[in-house]
Amino acid sequence: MERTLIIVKPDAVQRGLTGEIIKRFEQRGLKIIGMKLLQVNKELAEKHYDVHRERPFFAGLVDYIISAPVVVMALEGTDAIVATRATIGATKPAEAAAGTIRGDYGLEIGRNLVHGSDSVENGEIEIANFFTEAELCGGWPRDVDGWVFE
Ligand code: D4T
Repeated sequence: MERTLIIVKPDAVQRGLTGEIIKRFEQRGLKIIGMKLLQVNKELAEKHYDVHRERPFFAGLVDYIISAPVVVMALEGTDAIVATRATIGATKPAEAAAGTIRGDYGLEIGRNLVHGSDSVENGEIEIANFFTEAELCGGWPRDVDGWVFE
């Protein structure tokens, strides 16, 4: 089982796409082990995007992610990293395949609707950045698990 952090970004929340985005991950079979609405502060935004600190788009990226509430989810499932990134689609929405979240709802890289962790290691780090252990229901026995996980 892998874990990943999903962020329904400010543009998606503002556009009323939160439910649609959650639905896609749920339908895929991923198990929600944490979820909350929050307005990210600058310190947390800079920590989350630290790897991009030296990039020219960093300031705009931070301003965007703190501009309105986001919904953060910790998801668990088989190959959760690869599966969720496939569901999200390419970083540039204009190039994202139809049927992906970005390919169905986005056009611009700076309004790309959703974040998903890019490795198992970063998934664990990012979940710990956004959730306390008490906020997570890790390993809860979902009744349909046997019909989703082999
Ligand atoms: P996130 O991290 O938001 O899930 O996006 P990706 O994993 O698909 O893409 P990324 O880490 O390469 O980029 C993080 C974030 O920065 C924005 N960005 C990126 C941007 O505004 N301009 C750019 O040129 C790049 C490369 C979009 C996503």
